[in-house]
This record gives sequence, C-alpha cells and structure tokens, in this order.
Amino acid sequence: MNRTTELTAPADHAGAGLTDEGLWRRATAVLDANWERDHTVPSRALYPHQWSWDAAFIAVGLAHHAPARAWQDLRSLFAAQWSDGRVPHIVFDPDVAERDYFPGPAFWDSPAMPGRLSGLTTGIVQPPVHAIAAWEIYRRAPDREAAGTQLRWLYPRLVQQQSYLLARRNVGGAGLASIVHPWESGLDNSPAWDQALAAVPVDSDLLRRHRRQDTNVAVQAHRPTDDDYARYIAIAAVYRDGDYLDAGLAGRHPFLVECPAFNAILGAAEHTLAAMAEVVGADPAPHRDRAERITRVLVDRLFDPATGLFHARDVRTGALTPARCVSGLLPLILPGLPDAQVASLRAAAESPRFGVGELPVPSYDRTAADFDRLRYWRGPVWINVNWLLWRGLRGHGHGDAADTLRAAMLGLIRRSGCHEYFDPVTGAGIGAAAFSWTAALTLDLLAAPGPALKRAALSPSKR
Ligand code: 9WN
Repeated sequence: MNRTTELTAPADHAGAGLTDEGLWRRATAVLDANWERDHTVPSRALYPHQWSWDAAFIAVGLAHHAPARAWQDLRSLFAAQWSDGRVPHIVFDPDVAERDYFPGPAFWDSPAMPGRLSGLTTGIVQPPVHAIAAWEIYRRAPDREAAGTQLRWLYPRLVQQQSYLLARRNVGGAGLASIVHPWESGLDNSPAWDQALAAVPVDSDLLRRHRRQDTNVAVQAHRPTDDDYARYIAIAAVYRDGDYLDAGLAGRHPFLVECPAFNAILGAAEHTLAAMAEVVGADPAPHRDRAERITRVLVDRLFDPATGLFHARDVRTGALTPARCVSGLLPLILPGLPDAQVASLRAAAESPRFGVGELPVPSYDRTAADFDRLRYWRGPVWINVNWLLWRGLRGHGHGDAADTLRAAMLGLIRRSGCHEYFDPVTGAGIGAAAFSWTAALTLDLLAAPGPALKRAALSPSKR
C-alpha cells in the first residue's frame, strides 16, 4: 500500500461481520504491507520510518504471525541505540525523502552527536515497552533455543536502555524518569502536558521556517494544533542545541515531566527483565529491587487519592497536573501495585469518565470540558494503551473487566478496521487507516485465551 491509497482504502470500513479468521487475515495483511526491509513502518501514509514504542507493540503481534520479523524489528531498532543507552524514538530510513516526514533527520542532526552509534535517528526516546515485547516473542517461540540466542543479544541492550532512563533522566531526583519532550511520552498532545507547555512561548515564525508535513496527509482537526507544533519544535531544538546532553537539564530545559505511564512501563520492564535474567544467566535480584522501588515512588509521588488516579508531575514547578488522562490508569501494568491503587484504577476505568463498556477507554476524561473526540490524544480511543490496560487488569486478577475490554477492542476494530485511533463516541476510525500497532495487537487479542472467541478459527494451520 502506498501513501495515498492508505488514507482512502475502502476495505477498512467494511469490517462489520468479519469472522475472527477474517480479522486475523486483515491484520496480518496490514503488517505485511507495512514491512520495509528490516523493520515495520507504523503507517506508509503518515509515519514512513521506524518508531521506538511502535516497534515493541508491533513485535508483540509479529510474534504470532512472523516471529523472525518480530526479532528483526527489535534488532533494527537496538542497532541504532546510542552509546549512553538511549534508544532513539525514530530510526530514519535513509531511502525516504526528507520532505516525507517532519521533523526529519536534517532537523535532528544526530550524525553530529557524540555517542551516536549508527543510523540516522532522533535524540529523544519513547516509553521502554521493548523488554515486555521481547519476552512475549520469547515465550511464544516454537524454538526456545533460537529465541534464547535472540534474548541474549537483546538483554544487555535492554539493561542499558533502563540504566539511561533511571540514571540520566532522574531529573527530579526521586528515582523516576523525566521526559524532556511530549513526543517522548508517545501521547503527544495529551492534556497531561498542557500546564507544562503553557510556560513554553509559541514562536509562530518556527512554523514558517519548518513546514509541517502531517497535515498534508491527515485532517488538521485530528492532529495537534499549530501552537502545539511550534512548541514541539522549540523544545526539540533546545535539546538538540545542547547536544542532547542530560546533565543539568533541571536548570535549563523548558519541558520536564514525570509521566505515570512512561514510569509504569519502566517499572514493568524491570519486572520483565528479572524473568529474562533467569533465562540468560544474569542476576534477577537488582531488576526486582528496581521494579519494587519504581512502583513505590510512583505511588508516593504521582498518585492523587483525591482523584483516585495517577497524574503527571511538572518537574519545573513540582505541581501535579489536574488532567485525568489514560496515562493515569496505566500503572495497573505494575505487578506490585498495591491493592488500594489497583481497586481505585479499576473503578476509574469503569467510571463515566473512562467507561470501559461498548467501547474501550478514551485517551482523556469523557466528562472534561475540553474533551475532544477527534484531536489525537485529547479524547480518541487508542489500542496500544487499551492493550496495556487489558494486561494490567488480567495481571491483577480482574479477568471479568479484562474480558469486557478485550471484547470492546476487538468489536471496534472489527467494525472500523485497523485505524490509528477511533472516535470515542461513534467508534469511527480516524488517522492512518492501515496502522501497524492496531493490527499487531489485534493478533495478540485474538490469540489470547478468553470466552468470546472461536479458538478453532485461529489454529496455526488456518492462519
Ligand atoms: C511523533 C508513530 C508515532 C507514535 C506516537 C504518535 C505519533 C509522532 C507524530 O506517531 O507521534 O513521534 O508525528 O505525531 O503520537 O505515539 O509512536 O506511530
């Protein structure tokens, strides 16, 4: 599928009534079409390079369909890891023209950066979902020995990734990682950043010098605003012009936030690394300790008993953002989360604000005055965060709520296709029409044990 056909593909609106087998075929077709040499692009139309957390979600799905590609995708990403351990949020494809995505390699100027090992990359990161993904591929692998070899290659790189985030990004000093850019959260224009971003002046001249490309291929009202983009560019330029160095960020960087979802994923990754350490012959104890510490600090620092949710903390001011966002539910993925917080998050997920039911949870509180059904992470439903929530509910023994959420996700995708995101009121698909992580996680949801699905339709021979 090429850039123009993806946004007009009629097949993506013809999903109602699809059998599990039909849905499986549709999802694998998206993944096959988005495979490029040694990695999967999130979408041919909008995102023609390799993205970091996308690669992890995609690998979870590829583990069911094409395990060799799942490993390859992660290996391509980690081949671009910097020597300080950071895993870049985009690895640019040198064959894609600069004009096809902004900001591209020329803006990030990473070849000039000390410590960059190979490839053209950005200098910022995304949530470290990769340990979870690697473990998912490993535990499903038909050939455990070959999969063990892959794990041994990845394990030290995953450890370095964690060390970078836990040490250099511990800007707030409490043991949580700070993000230095909204793009690092993966939840780009979430209301969770509104207060921190308000302190960053909008320089409209930046958008005259740097042209956005996303609005050429997607509807403007479904994307972040021009003011958001002006701020994104300004913050990225400050970090770039400081050579992507993290020392002394507290005194000089315009955007520093502790995100509950990012840190929950960081803690869950430590937990997963403990299991992986046993396989590769390393010591699991330090991973367990770190998982336990991150969980404790997250609860102490980001949980608000008044709302029953986790909230982002602006490290520059010390304030918790009042916005109730899906990121505040994601600490459920921490296996060691205390019962009180687990109960509170489940209640929030089922409350009218988020309301798991017919549809999965939206990215933002449905009852908020500025809830926006269409604008990206300010309301629409996204499958990756719902998949994390589903894992969290299952992990804490809330199988009934997990089953409801899974049925809601699959029902939505069956009806509207493998879209990037969905209208949380009508369920209509928005953004890219053939989006890789939606397709990949569909495979994982279909393959999971559960009451509602016809398992026979998914036996390997029929795949
Ligand atoms: C900026 C690729 C990425 C996802 C992010 C999503 C979006 C990029 C953009 O697309 O962000 O990184 O250009 O809007 O917000 O979560 O990783 O799919």
